[in-house]
Amino acid sequence: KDNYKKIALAITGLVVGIVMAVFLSARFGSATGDGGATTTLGATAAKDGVSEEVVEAALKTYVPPGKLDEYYLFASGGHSGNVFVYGVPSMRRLRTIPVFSKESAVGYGWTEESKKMLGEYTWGDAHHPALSETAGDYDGRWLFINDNANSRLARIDLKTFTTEQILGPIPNIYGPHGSAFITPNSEYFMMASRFAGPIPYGKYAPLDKFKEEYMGLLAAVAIDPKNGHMSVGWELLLPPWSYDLSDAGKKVSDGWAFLTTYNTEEASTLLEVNASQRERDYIVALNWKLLEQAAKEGKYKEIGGAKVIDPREVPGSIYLVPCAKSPHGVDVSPDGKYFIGNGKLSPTVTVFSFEKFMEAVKNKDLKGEERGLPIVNYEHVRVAEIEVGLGPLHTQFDNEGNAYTTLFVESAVAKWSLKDFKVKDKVTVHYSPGHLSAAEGDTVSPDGKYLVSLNKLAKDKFLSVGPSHPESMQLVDLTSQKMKILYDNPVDPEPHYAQMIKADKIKTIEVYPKDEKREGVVYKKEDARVVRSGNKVTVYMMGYRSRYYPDQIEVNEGDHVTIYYTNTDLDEDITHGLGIMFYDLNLESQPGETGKIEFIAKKPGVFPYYCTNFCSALHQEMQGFLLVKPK
Ligand code: CUK
Ligand code: CUA
Repeated sequence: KDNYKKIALAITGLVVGIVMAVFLSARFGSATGDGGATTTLGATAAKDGVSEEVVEAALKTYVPPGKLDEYYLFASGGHSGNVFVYGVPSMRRLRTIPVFSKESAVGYGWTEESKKMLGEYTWGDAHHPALSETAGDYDGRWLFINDNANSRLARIDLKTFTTEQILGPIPNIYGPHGSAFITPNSEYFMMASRFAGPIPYGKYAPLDKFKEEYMGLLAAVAIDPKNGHMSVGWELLLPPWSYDLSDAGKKVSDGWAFLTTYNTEEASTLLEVNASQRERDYIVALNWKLLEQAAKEGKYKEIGGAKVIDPREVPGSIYLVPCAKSPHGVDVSPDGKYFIGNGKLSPTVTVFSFEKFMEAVKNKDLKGEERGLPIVNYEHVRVAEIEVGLGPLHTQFDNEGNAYTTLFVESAVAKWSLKDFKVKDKVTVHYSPGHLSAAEGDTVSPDGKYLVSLNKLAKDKFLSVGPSHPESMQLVDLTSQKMKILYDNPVDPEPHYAQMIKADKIKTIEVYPKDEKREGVVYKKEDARVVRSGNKVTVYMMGYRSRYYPDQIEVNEGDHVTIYYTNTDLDEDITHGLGIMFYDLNLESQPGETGKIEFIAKKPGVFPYYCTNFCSALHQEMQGFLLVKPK
């Protein structure tokens, strides 16, 4: 018996060894083509009870020194207010981009520019990242992300991975959760309200006036194609239902957008008994090109500083499509032919045909209306209702006509086919997935290959860190018929959605370009200076490995001090910070960048300042003194 075991072990070892050799040579060239060595490794792995599958997963996710990841994954950081950037397949965290919250690591929230962007808010709830698109495909220029908490929208420049603009609070919209989508040529980022509320902001209406005074709303934020600048384009009045997720039409359905509702009961509290009574809620289909035209023609009312369109005054702009019980995500297939409602409280995804929908619209094949909005005949536009499992939330796509749907209640991802609408496979994830993100999986040309399941709970999957555990992102392999879990990655609270883009689409800069006209900039130490005018002191400062010019600043108690700080080290990755003791001031200046801080020198005394980013062997010497002479 023992002999038999040994033989079995040896064979497993050999198989694992061969598998490893094949993977190693496929991934990293012939460097490890040494069959002898890998067989030994394989045998060791087998002896330690490591299965072939584990070895395969390890090799598929291991990115050796000198190699780079294939994809960037941009995940929203939820109420941390940040965006987290990962490399796929290694799942290594590459960067945290502060957006709606302060981040001392980079001085975000201390510099004048970032303070101005954050305004009166110190936190945000970053939900749905959306990469800019050209012809329905990610173009790698910008990343947009909405703030569920204070109705804002931010733009991150992907040349620098920094937040460039925050727009908002956007008028009239209470909790713009229902977004995640951008139109195929980044004309608009649209967001729909999670809460109904009286408009404009500040207007009071008691809850027993919910049905009359509270409104739902969709805001179309216009994006300037040249520089990404965001401004409120127009807004659309909607019934006081709660709107969940939305997606833009693509290709054949370009010009349309779809959003889900889950409170057509118009309950003013969303206790289940109120908001989940109906067997069907709606997907709202809207013709945004028609609405854009209406806005141009002046068919709107100015409310709270925005152009608000009443859809009942623009016939043909909105249709209601019944969809099984409190649908959550709605996703448009890569070819634009289908829009898919994810049932949430129903174990189904419902596939609607855009072509049939357009026929129904053209032939006025309607079945009544609600709140003055026409309802499309469900039976005539639905092409399939697929039993995928319990709690379907979101769907993404691959390059072979498959769709992947997260099942929150079942803790699984279901794979189903857009060709025959049959479920092909299921993989268990740990635990309770919300969104999922396949490689370019919501564009017109998904890549397949990888999928990340964004799980709300991790429970027993990592070393315990107390009663609350990290959340988890699981990397799933899509390269074979059966989905396989490759990697478990712990993550801070709390990614809601993520998008995965091919790494070579993003072109970062190495150094901020030289610009003599930039406010406060100095490039030569002779130009570094302190200028006084009355009680206003302006410091033109530069940092260079490893000194500050000037390295002493003398002011009087009560002076208003402005410091422009330029990092003149025009060398990739040489960052110099500036932290000032006891004045709660800190900023980071990346190569070639100029930062600005302002403060009143309220405290007399001596305040050392120093470089916070390790920059050279003389980093510790990069320091100076702020001297505040008492009155
Ligand atoms: S969503 Cu935001 S809370 Cu994007 Cu499925 Cu869940
Ligand atoms: Cu400059 Cu450390």
